[in-house]
Amino acid sequence: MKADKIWMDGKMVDWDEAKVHVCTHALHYGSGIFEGIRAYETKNGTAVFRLKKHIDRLFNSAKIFKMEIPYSKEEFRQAVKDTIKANKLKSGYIRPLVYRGFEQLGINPFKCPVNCTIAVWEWGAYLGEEALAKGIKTKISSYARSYINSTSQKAKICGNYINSIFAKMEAIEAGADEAILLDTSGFVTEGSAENLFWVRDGVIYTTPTATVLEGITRDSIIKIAEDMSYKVQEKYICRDELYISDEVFFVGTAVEVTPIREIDNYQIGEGKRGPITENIQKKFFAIAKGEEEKYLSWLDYI
Ligand code: PPE
Repeated sequence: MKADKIWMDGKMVDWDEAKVHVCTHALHYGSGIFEGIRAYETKNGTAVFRLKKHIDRLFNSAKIFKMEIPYSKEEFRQAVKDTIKANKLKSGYIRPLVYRGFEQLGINPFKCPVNCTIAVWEWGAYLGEEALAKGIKTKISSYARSYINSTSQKAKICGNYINSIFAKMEAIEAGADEAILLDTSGFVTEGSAENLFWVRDGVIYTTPTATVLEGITRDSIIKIAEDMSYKVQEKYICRDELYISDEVFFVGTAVEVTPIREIDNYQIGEGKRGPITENIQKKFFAIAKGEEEKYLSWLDYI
């Protein structure tokens, strides 16, 4: 991955010069928060998908993690657009990061500055094009999703992702594409970096947001599915309910809408992308690419 410019604390810096000190607090302790946003090419130019909601979540993460972002939300949104322009990015991924910088080490973060960066780059299908069409193989992780009172699931904190990285490494080494994590009581939560949906007898289900990230794609998919007249319900379930579901799929900014064809060597449904998943996936991409009048308010044109 590479692009031309990175926005760093208000300045456009060359990609190769966007560096930090090795004593940066966040490098040692994971004391940062971030966002993942996508931009899509539309017939009216590049558009950012739900930019306002992502920047609102970034500021909520900062609030929870007690970091004061030295910019307004409007300035941050503008900086995202400026970075896309500076890189002439047509479509791809946007990664704002707010982190505790270098002043001193030691756990106490309060003396360290709050630094902000925005990187953008071209990023196609997260798990490959074939994953979107045919579905992926997943594994229930032996690592539990971090206990709800260990940190905060509402905040997209860098250090939270160590839990995801353990689950992801285990899944890959077991020959799967992605992990599904259970909480400390054994209830299904989400993937390493994506929310989970499943379908039984035509009803679409997802987990409540108490123990998972409040995904913006999750929110979009619920609205899209309800608009398509599907019934959507939130439900706590155990792993076995996934095994006998008709369809299971992941949603997230990076993963978009990715079908799951296998969990722990159990075939899900027909072992391929299910019909409801396909309908929702098609609608999602049409909306993101500006082809659906009704959802144009979700797009921020550059
Ligand atoms: N859960 C987790 C733990 C998560 O990290 C993400 C996004 C989601 C759910 C879906 O949220 P949303 O993007 O708002 O729909 N994960 C980001 C990071 C991926 C990465 O590899 O880095 C993403 O999808 O951009």
